[in-house]
Amino acid sequence: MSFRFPDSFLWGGAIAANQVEGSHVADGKGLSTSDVQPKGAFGELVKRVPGDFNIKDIAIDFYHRYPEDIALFNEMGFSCLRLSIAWSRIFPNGNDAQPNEAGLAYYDKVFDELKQYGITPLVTLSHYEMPLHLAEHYQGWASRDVIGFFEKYARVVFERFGSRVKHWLTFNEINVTLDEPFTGSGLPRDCSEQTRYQAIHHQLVASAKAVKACHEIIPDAQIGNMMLGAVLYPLTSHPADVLKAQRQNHDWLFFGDVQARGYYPSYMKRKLAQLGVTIDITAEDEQALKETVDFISFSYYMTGCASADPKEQQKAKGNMLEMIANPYLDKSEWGWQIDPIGLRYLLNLLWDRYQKPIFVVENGLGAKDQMNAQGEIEDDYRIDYLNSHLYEVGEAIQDGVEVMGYTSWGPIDLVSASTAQMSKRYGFIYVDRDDEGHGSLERKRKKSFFWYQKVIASKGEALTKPIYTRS
Ligand code: BGP
Repeated sequence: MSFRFPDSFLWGGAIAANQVEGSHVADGKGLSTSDVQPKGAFGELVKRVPGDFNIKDIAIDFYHRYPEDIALFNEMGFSCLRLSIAWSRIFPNGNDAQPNEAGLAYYDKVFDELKQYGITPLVTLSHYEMPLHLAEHYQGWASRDVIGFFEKYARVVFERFGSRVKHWLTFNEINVTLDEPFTGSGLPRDCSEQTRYQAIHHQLVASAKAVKACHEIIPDAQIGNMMLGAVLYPLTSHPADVLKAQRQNHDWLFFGDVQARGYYPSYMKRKLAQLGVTIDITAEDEQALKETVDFISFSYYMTGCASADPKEQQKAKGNMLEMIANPYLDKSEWGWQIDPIGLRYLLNLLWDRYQKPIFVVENGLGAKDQMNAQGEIEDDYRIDYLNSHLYEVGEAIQDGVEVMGYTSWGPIDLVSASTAQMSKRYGFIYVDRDDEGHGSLERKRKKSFFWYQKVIASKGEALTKPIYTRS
């Protein structure tokens, strides 16, 4: 690519506490909602009993191996690492009077390690987990009390880490409660629409309060939102399909609209009325929501289609996020449809909509890796995927979109969020562990490691133009 990404562009990778750290009850940590989902975010919930198996209890042992892993990220040239704080390390029950010092001390060490290499941390306050106690005793985010608990947690970590952490995100994929209420909000899965939208409202208020606290406590920090960028195209040019796609995109853009504009959009008021949902929104909530995010961020893996035709809708039932398949796109081994051009489209859409800087904080290909006879992993499929997506980020920057950075998902193999598999690998770095928990946990550089290193060193010039069937 003849284009060079701006010098200020942040290059790196993204991980989440519950998918890498392990040590799920070490140093006073409380159980989190993730700890009772051994089969992943969409799998059954279990009651923990001594001796049971949850791959996340050890995960990839980042809790102890972070110095080695951060050194490898540095070797690739990362200028940024997105990671999350496990809320239950800081407040084991969520509503404790005092924070857990050992939990804070652990993240002190991690941030110091990053600082040593000049790697900018981008920290998510809540990535698909909350203290289990809050889910069990407060019905998760359905309770208004949780807003206060979250704000207290946010203030504690801003105070403690503010001198070293200047980039923050509130909730990972805040729109996920629409698809998975327990993972997103600690709600029972069979909760009513009324409960679901009330919980979402509380989360949006909590997010705004965290933004305010961040602005007060760390005036030179930037704090963003984070959405699952689930773009839908109309399946056909039939106007009813076009309208359907717009409506379905509104379902998730709603979150960005509230977080970036500071109030509920009119289309959502109509939708809630149609659903028969009446949200308790106080005058104080309305005031709180006015504190908007500094930047927009999202995860991007796939796109899908929308159709007003009931037959097409039926066919999509059971698909990830119930998206209708796009006949023009290939898919990953897990059925996620691969769409690099869609990333450029989405970046432009969000830029047009909000005129705020945008950070691509997750993108990547989950694939099974095989070692060749020499013990090497030649993951050209991953290189192809990332090359084409990054190329489109470069195109979007040239379109004029202000893109702050790109953190690919899972720069080191980690536990899959949706399925809790180790075999669904995203990394540039291989981790020797299988789905049953066997393996030495040893790290190994894949071919993509050296590729990403070159891309970063060349500020994107090493990217090659993807070949599409149409351009
Ligand atoms: C996002 C989550 C991540 C991550 C990623 C890949 O939805 O924010 O935590 O895991 O998806 O998904 P999976 O791990 O299910 O392949």
